Amino acid sequence: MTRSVVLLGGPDSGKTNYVGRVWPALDAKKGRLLAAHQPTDITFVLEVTDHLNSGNFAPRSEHADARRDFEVMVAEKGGDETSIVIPDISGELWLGAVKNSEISTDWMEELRGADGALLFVRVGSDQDVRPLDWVTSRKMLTKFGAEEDPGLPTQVMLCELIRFLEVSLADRPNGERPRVSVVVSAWDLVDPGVFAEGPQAYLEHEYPLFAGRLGDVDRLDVRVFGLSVVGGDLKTDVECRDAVQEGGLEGRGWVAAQDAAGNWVKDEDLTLPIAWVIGMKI
Ligand SMILES: Nc1nc2c(ncn2[C@@H]2O[C@H](COP(=O)(O)OP(=O)(O)OP(=O)(O)O)[C@@H](O)[C@H]2O)c(=O)[nH]1
Ligand SMILES: [Mg+2]
Repeated sequence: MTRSVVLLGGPDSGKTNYVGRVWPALDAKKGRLLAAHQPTDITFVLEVTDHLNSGNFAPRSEHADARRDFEVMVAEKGGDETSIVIPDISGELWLGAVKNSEISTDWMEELRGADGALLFVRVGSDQDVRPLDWVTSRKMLTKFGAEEDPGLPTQVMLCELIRFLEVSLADRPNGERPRVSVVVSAWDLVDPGVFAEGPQAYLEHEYPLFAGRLGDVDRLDVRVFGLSVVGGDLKTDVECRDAVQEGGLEGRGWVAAQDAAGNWVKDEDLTLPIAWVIGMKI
């Protein structure tokens, strides 16, 4: 059986680096999902993994690699094998689809065939477009004839991506609603207070329109996670960088998830947002 899990998100939202980190996590076979066989062609994934191993984040996807698929046979611990396909599509393409208010038939097909999705939004991205009040700021720009278009606000784009998922994802084989993991990446950048409040509260604060939208989606089963691919910021955290260069990726990186008591805790299993989407109980 082949299932596919689509990664969506704007430019610079952390999709590619997650793919490059989740492969060694699957291969290490310590998480909820594990690699059952060596995939055949994962050159692009290994390139990203190499960047991380050398202590650098992989660069953003070029237009030429607008879409690359990572296909791997996985198994739940002691469970059936499933083949999953994870297409990594550049954020520019998702943004373009939203701006033109239409998604190409190819992608619609992709989403229709998907079992679920991971929607990425990143802390501290310079690609984030966040006017305080975007309606007002648009009006002001027209009035003053500003030449520079601030671009589509990130939270408007995120709302549209949710709409795409609502109209395209099919119900799960057991009749349950399709699952979507909202992944707040670079969660290592937030201070302990924000971490404790959790990524859901962060979205409510930073992207209220989007958080509100998530609150009233009936068709999808949504869960929010925080993500750090190596447990720190390789650009600014020298200690983290040294540790990765010396000791590799194993044991580095985590997913922030809410435990049964409602506390946000770090879970070392980087496969968690995918495992949940394909139906595992977490
Ligand atoms: N601190 C921190 N930064 C991260 C993390 N993951 C990604 N980043 C930063 O986010 C940037 C963008 O990540 P990408 O994985 O290239 O994002 P993308 O969604 O693939 O972007 P496009 O290819 O443009 O769609 C990286 O260059 C890093 O600077 C993380 O876990 N922690
Ligand atoms: Mg990318």
